[in-house]
Amino acid sequence: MGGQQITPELRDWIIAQAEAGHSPQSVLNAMQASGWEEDVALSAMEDVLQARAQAHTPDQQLTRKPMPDVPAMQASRIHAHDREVTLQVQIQHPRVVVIGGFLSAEECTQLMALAEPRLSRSETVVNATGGSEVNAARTSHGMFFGRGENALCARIEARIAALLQWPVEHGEGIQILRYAPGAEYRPHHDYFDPAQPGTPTILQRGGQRVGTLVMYLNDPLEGGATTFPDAGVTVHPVAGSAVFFAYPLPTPQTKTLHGGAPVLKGEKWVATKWLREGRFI
Ligand code: PD2
Ligand code: ZN
Repeated sequence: MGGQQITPELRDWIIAQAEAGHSPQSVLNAMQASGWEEDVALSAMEDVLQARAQAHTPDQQLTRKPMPDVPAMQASRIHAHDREVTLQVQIQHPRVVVIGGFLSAEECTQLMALAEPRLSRSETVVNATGGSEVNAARTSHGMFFGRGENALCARIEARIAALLQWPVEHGEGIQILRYAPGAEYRPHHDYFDPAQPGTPTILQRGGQRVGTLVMYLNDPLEGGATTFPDAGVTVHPVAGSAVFFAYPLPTPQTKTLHGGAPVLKGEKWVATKWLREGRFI
């Protein structure tokens, strides 16, 4: 963090800005314009969210709001519910974790087989209205399982909850995507843009998205990596492995812009789990 400290004065100033109705984004912009490093500014903003939540108990110590994440430990293997998985790469900002062996080969095959008859052209949420529509930026086919819809989904959801220390009830149903050659998912953020008029409606079902787990179900022959352009990170799809990333605030400063690069040869199948801050109903 280059030595910049979150002083009590800075914290008070941020709280004052938030209470005056300024958006997190505009406060972050103001901080950066006055020389604060992006990471320090974002970290302070996360504390402010918690301060607001605790406004009725001001004597309590400020703590960060909880976020989904893998347990903080040095071990490269973690027991998650019913399976041992491996931690392969961890990045702090943006928070990105690459996990090996998250799904077995049979689970990958079963998810694809169950999803295939239900696939249709993927739609994206229209933030302006809260509805969804077909979009040229997302040329895959997809479907959603209901949460706990079958024993396989329930088991994988319990594994995700154990690995990311986040309740099953805070997760959306698993989404399956199939990309044909040439198909892609252009870079986007998974949180809902607070500036869009449709966002309050979307947030009624469990609040913001705060984390994403993309699980790879097969090995595309060429292309199809998940890219994080603002972080210079590329995750190559390998059947059974997964990439997790988290975004404590709905702002591009989280550097969680990400996309699915065009598939060049073969198909690419993924399962995505989006995690909400509250119970998703
Ligand atoms: O399939 C991917 O690599 C990918 C990329 C970006 C999936 C998602 N986003 C997603 O499902 O949100
Ligand atoms: Zn995404």
